[in-house]
Amino acid sequence: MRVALVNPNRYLEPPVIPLGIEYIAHYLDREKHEVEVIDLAFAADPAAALGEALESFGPEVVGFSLRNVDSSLYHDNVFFLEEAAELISVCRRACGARVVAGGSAFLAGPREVAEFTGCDFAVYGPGERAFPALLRYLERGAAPPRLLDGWSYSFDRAEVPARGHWIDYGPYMRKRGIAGFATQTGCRASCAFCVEAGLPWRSREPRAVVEELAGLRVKGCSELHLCDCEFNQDLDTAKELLKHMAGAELGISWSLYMKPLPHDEKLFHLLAETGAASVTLSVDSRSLYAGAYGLMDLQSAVVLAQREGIRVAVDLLVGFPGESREELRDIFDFFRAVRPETVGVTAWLRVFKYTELGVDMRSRSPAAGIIEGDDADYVRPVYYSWLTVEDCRELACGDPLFRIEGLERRSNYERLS
Ligand code: B12
Ligand code: SF4
Repeated sequence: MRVALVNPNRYLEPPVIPLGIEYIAHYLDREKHEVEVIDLAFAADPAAALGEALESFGPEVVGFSLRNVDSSLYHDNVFFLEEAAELISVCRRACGARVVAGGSAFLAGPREVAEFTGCDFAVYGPGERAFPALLRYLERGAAPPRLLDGWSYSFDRAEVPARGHWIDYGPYMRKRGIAGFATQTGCRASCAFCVEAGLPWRSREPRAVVEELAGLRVKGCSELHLCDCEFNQDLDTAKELLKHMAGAELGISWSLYMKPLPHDEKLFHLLAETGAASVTLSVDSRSLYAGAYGLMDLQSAVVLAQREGIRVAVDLLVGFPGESREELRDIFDFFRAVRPETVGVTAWLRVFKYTELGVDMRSRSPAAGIIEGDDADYVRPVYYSWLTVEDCRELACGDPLFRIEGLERRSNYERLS
């Protein structure tokens, strides 16, 4: 079939090369579909660019990759799905193709996001196998279900997707964008606020990851970002991959997200050996007080990383219902003493419908704090907070270690490079 894949992500802080589209395009191509990618990231007039590209290609199916629902930042929030819905209607006007959408935006609620954007079909979860399966339904003239669960399809651990073939990296790299690579999908943890909590965890074969990285290196990409939600979901798996990467002497510098646990000395040693330049530790006060990890685990992660020359950013989420100011003061004081390179504080929680926090908020209003936004589906931004910017500044005691997320918009790899 003739399939157009559209990247409508025009948020450029920083620009993100659409890895999901690259992976999907590879799998469609493998099944002999005729694929064209329409990348609107830098288009001056996205609706006109989309209309023209669709008219000239004449696709039977158009796949929209919807990455972000909103910027997840309370201050100057940007909501993206309105523009996505408009572009989907442009597509309807330009051609009679069926519109399939997928991407991480669907983590906010598959039915809710499909209804908001008006796509014909949606794949939630990995699309490598699910999208070709949906196309087979359409080819047979059968009616596919409107929502397809990508997690229910098999996972190709050994596949090496072609990189740098479908997307022109040039404009991204000129604006500080860097290529990403994924080694796993899903998450084994259960953080109360997170749309990824409990998603089935699967890891790729180290050899396949290394081959993909070597290919990227040949194409001139030496600075990379990991696209796993957290690298250290399983310590043995992480170390095994790192040994393969170290053995391949890839000559890359990369940034990654990690949870505070599990970790050990060897993990950080191997990370340094493979060129890991910076690590973002994802920390939230609810997981901390629930015992998922302790302050000593955090200290050990920061110290071990820094000892290996790896710079550490902490993404710190605080301000859950029921927390006390004294508890938060302890956390801020702790980071002031331990001193990672930077701590980004978020005290305004983006509430999503199917997270533990979302379910909690719907069943009983929190005793203290403000809920902003009234979308019952939580697709349009809904934020909860009980702390003000001034409260956060007071907790930070004027220490420049702390930044309030949203007041400054830069990603950690940019801050630390
Ligand atoms: C790595 C990462 C980053 C890196 C990217 C580095 C890089 N150069 O690639 C950095 C740090 C730059 C970053 C920035 C941001 N990020 Co980010 N990021 C991620 C992360 C961990 C991985 C994204 C990724 O590439 N995954 C791997 C690819 C292969 O998966 P995928 O894109 O989802 O595609 C698969 C499926 O979704 C599906 N699919 C995708 N497209 C399509 C299309 C069709 C038609 C079909 C059928 C299927 C399909 O199939 C694909 C293959 O399986 C995700 C969390 C996650 N696990 O997804 C958060 C995530 C996407 N980020 C998020 C956010 C909020 C942001 C920021 C807005 C943060 C900020 N305020 O600055 C910015 C936005 C930047 C931008 N321009 O878009 C949120 C979005 C949630 C929301 N509220 O909407 C996520 C989900 C994290 C979270 N749990 O909240 N991010
Ligand atoms: S915050 Fe990180 S560890 Fe927690 S559920 Fe989300 S992705 Fe998993």
